[in-house]
Amino acid sequence: MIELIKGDITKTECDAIVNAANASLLGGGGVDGAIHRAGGPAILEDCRKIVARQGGCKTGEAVVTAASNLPAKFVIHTVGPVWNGGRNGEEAKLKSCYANSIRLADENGCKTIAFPNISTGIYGFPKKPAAQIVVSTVEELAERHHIEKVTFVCFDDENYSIYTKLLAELK
Ligand code: AR6
Repeated sequence: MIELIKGDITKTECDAIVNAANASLLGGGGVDGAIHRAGGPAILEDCRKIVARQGGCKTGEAVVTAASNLPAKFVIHTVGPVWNGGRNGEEAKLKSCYANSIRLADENGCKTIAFPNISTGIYGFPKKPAAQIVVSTVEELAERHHIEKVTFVCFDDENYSIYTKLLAELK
């Protein structure tokens, strides 16, 4: 099942919320800043342990931490591609973010997962093509990994209206 909401992902009740992080895993602005602020310092502590172990997170990959003060059980941190005109494998990398996050959610026993619109803020991925990539692949990924509900949490009006239209076309 796919659900669309407009709002703040830190308030979403589900097993895992996904963070649009950067390779350092040490926090930033946008949704990353909001998640660390609302979740508290334990999330950063977990991120530091991952950095010590594997030196950060590559574009398209994902790691998991506790969600601490958030209603979710886990935060899955994934690193979206920086938009560079589209000739740098951005599309495949964005797809990998969603695929690896779903796989990791499944490996941690999650049945519900919430995504922000990865890469479409500071990283500059055009919103419509990003949404088309996500909407066309996520249902199949979720089914393959026993995820019962995927929630898209759109923070800005433009993404919300793009997702509303694309999801209506799927039905
Ligand atoms: N809940 C849900 N979505 C949000 C929230 C929120 N609280 N706040 C912003 N968004 P961005 P990126 C939306 O810039 O483009 C960070 O500094 C926002 O409207 O957060 O992947 C990281 O550390 C947009 O649609 O992430 C990286 O350095 C979407 O989240 C870099 O930004 C993604 O915007 C990652 O850039």
